[in-house]
Amino acid sequence: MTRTALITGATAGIGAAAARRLAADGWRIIAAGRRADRLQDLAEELGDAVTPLVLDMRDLAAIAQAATELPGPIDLLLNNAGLAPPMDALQDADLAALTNAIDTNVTGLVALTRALLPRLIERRGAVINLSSVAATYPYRGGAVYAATKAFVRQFSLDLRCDLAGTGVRVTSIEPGMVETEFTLVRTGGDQAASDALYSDMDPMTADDIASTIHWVATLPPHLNINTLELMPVSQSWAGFAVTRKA
Ligand code: NDP
Ligand code: 8X3
Repeated sequence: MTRTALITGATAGIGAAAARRLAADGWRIIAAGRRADRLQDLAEELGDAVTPLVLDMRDLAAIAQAATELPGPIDLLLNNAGLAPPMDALQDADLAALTNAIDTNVTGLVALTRALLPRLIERRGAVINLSSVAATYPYRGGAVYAATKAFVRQFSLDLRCDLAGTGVRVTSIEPGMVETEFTLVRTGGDQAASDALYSDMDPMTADDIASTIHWVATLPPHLNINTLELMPVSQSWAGFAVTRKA
């Protein structure tokens, strides 16, 4: 039986890698994102397996329309689209950048999940959500990004309660540093800053996370991974910050 995954954020990084990994295993992919040219490239690369879906996760009307108009069954919703605002302390941060992240990472994710649940229930399917280690471990300049990812983690756990008895599985995947376009976006296009962050530390790759997603998606149907946290070996914790009197 051919299975179908709707992947948000399939134009780059983890989403594109997951599309390739699942397509290689025979899945059909509905590949969503804002950049139509990249979706087209993916469709040309992977052939008939891919249906491109130009979708801005901040556009709730477009989400509702897509959920109604998409043909065929959906077995997996991979809620991967997301971004982090720049790492300014909240008191210095640009409010529009913060609400952009909240609208994309939280509101859009909830709206799309809600709209697709009836079809996922029909198939006894699965929802895999991309949270982050930032949901659990605080760092300076991460307040809003981390809070969106903590939302995603808790949303995933609570959704399992709503779906009790339906057979639908829900997983929160929580990676640490993965080298993608994530830091390029976070820094407003600063390639040097992105390169510096990931240099000489063997970050995880998008393919690492795609393999994990594939593993979770193909586990036996009686088994639910609730949360799954991964880090590169080179990333750990640096302890508490302490401010001292001048
Ligand atoms: P990338 O920047 O490489 O990819 C992000 C994807 O999200 C792109 O395909 C982008 O597509 C999509 N996206 C962003 N905003 C919107 C929007 N408004 N509407 C639709 N799609 C949108 O980053 P990653 O692959 O690293 O990130 C994927 C997920 O993994 C994110 O949720 C991120 O928070 C999470 N994550 C990443 C980690 C990392 O270290 N890289 C670690 C932990 C979690 P487009 O611009 O074409 O719309
Ligand atoms: C991003 C992971 O470690 O860069 O979600 O905060 S990290």
